[in-house]
Amino acid sequence: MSTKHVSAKPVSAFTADPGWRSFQTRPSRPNFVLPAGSVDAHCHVFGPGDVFPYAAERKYTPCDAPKEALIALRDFLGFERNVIVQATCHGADNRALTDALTALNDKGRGIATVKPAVSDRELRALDDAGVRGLRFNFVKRLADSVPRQSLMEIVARIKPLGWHVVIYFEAQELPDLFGFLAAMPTVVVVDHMGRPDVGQPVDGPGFELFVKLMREHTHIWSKVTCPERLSRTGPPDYRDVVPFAKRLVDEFPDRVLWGTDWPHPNMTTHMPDDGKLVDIIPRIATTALLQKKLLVDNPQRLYWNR
Ligand code: 0GY
Repeated sequence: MSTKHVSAKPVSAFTADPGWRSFQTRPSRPNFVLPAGSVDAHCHVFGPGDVFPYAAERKYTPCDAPKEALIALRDFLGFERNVIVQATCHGADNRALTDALTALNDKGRGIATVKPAVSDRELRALDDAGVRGLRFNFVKRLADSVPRQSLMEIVARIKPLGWHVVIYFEAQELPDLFGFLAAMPTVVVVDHMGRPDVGQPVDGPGFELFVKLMREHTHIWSKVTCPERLSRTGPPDYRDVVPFAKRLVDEFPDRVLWGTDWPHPNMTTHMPDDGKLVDIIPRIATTALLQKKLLVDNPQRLYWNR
């Protein structure tokens, strides 16, 4: 006879990494009232792992952050729509993403991750589900590298779909990536302003290079996101990050996007309050016109153009 204990409740297939910080379930209500039609253009869903298993090649195991919690946050903060970006913990298995897009209906669009061998049929199915681009991740702690030639080949295949590329890298990689990004034949959206060192001046050589990339190449866009990842001065106002985001909004008002980055993977210092993050928006987009471009018009043009 088996002596194995049989529990009535199924044991979860995944346990979050030790010390993993979960998202705040009770964010504060923002003071800033978002314009009608606002889009949270950078957020993720995680699992639930029992339904949508985390990828074998993942670099971290998060706690579940399912679509229901994302939708509740959207409604609480006052957003109307979301762009969900495939998280590295799901690798190239986009099922949690497409499931969330189905639930969001026309209020959701997605950015997927695929392997170079992906078929055209799979790409079309992702397009039908609401995917409008691919994510390339150059952050070494998150993803294994893929040869640039393979990335360029896949970009040539998504271009006819009208898709674009979302790219994540850290500031020290920019000199090496500059030519690659400049040569991309589609729109390229850079996550989190290319992760500048905000301890350096906003007009210092590091951030100047990023501004130069955007100035010289009009297909480059930036998300003015993630003060919580970049700041040294910290919450709730993240004052050292504001000049960097404000500079991009002022200089490139038609090529910037904003998002919460919920559920804030891999935050080690603190877990941000999403309501307080929304309250930073009027400090980086300082007029109603700039706010509408950042939150409504730009994501509308890039993600809801068909
Ligand atoms: C982000 C940032 C991070 C993680 C991911 O997909 C991911 O795992 O994007 C990070 O750890 O910096 O954009 O959410």
